[in-house]
Amino acid sequence: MDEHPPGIESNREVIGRIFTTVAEAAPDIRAGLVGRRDAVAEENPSGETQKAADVYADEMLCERLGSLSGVGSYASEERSDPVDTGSGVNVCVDPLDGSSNLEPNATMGTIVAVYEDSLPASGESIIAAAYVLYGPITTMMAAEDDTTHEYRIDSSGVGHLMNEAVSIPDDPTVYGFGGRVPDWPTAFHSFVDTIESDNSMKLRYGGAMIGDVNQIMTYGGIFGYPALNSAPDGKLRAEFEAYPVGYIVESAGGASSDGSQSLLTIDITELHERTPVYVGNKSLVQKLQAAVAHW
Ligand code: FDP
Repeated sequence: MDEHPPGIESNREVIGRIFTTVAEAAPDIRAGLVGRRDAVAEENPSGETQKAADVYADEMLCERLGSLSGVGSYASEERSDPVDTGSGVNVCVDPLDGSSNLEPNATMGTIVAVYEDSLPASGESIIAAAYVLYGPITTMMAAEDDTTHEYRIDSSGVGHLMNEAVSIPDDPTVYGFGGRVPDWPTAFHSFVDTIESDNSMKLRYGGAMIGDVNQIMTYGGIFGYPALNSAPDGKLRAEFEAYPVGYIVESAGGASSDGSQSLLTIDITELHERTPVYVGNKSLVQKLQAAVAHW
C-alpha cells in the first residue's frame, strides 16, 4: 500500500479509476473500428500515417482519462506533447497498437502506462500498466504492485477476472520477432537460429505487438522488435510501448531487455524515443542478452 497523508488519495485509487476507464472505453474503441480503417491526412510524431481509428481512440481516451481526478497529464503516441489535465499521475497511451492490422482485420491492442514522474518519465517511475487485446474476445492484462491479472472485458466494458496473478509458463514454446529479416544484425540472426533449432519452439508472429506479447504471456517464449541495421533503436517507443509491456511481463515473472539491461532501467530524454524490445521467459532473455552483447 502506498503511503499517503489522511485525506490525500492513494495512487492505488487513481490507478483503479484509470484501469476501469480503459476497460469501459474498450468496447467503444472496438465498435469504432468499423468505418475507420482508412488513413487520414496526418502523420503521428514518429512519422507514421495515422488511421481514422488511431485518432478516434486517442481523442476518446484523452477526454476520458484526462477528466479523471488524480491524472496530471495525458500523453499519447498520436500527439507530439503531453496534455496538462491537472495534478497527479501521468498517463501515457498507445491508443491503437498495431493499427496496420486494421486492413486485414487482425489483432490489435491499446496500451496504457502510469508514471509517477513528469514526462518523459523513466521506466523506474512506472507504477502500473495495462493492455487491452482486441482478439476474438476482448481481454485486458493489468499490472500493479508487481502482479499481473488478466480480465475478460464484456460488451458493457466491465472486467471479469480470468487469470489471477498471471505467471508466464516455465516451458516456453513460441517466438516472434519483428523487422525485416535481412535488416537483422548478424548476432541477432544467430540468436534466432538457436531458437529455431529447438524443436519445442514454434513461430507465432502477427505484426501487432500486443497480440504477439499475449502469445508469450499465454504459452511462454520470447517476442522481440530488435535493433535493426537500418534503425539501431528499433521501432517501438519506450514511454508508450516498451516500459508498460516490460512492466507487465516482469510482473508476471518474465524478463525484459533492450539487449543489455531491463527495459525498466533504460533512460530516455524524449517523449517519443525508441528502443529495441525483447520480452519473455527469463532464460530466453538472458540468452538473447548474451548473444547480442558484443555486436
Ligand atoms: P503498427 O505500426 O501497426 O502500429 O509500434 C507499432 C507496431 O504496429 C507494433 O504493434 C508492431 O509490433 C510493429 O509496429 C510492427 O511494425 P512493422 O510491421 O513496421 O515491422
